[in-house]
Amino acid sequence: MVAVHVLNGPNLNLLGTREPATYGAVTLADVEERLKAKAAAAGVELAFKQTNYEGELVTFVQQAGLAGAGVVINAGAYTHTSVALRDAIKGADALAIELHVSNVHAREEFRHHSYMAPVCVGVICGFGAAGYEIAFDAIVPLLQKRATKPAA
Ligand code: CA2
Repeated sequence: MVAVHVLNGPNLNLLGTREPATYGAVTLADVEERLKAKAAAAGVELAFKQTNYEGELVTFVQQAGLAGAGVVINAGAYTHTSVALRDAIKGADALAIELHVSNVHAREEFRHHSYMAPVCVGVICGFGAAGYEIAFDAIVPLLQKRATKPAA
């Protein structure tokens, strides 16, 4: 069975409770419920996690990648600072999509750079909380394709 791990970094536990003009009114618990329903309908195993600690996020990425699960990662501010996260995605050979609720390119300059983007299959940003569902829909066929590919 294909598995997707949705990993959330620092401050995303506040989603939907503060700064609604930037991040909207949907909470992380709402997002998890929506994805659980989509995963059940698609027959996909889902893990949904949040941490405020960089090292724990690195561990989550390693666990997902080494288990062959796809990764949807909103690393929050660590996106713009963490070489360790990039190394974890690459080192665990994780098929990963980088996700942001806000359009980081329409915001401050320091949010325009991502250490992770070059080691991800793609980046989704600016679609609000719906971006999580867009990322889920994008990653499942990639994982299914990889699962049916004969070994080289
Ligand atoms: O747009 C995104 O999803 C971000 O990853 C959110 C991060 C930010 O550092 C990134 O540049 C873009 C911030 C985490 C969310 O922080 C919140 C703070 C208050 C209320 C809601 C969320």
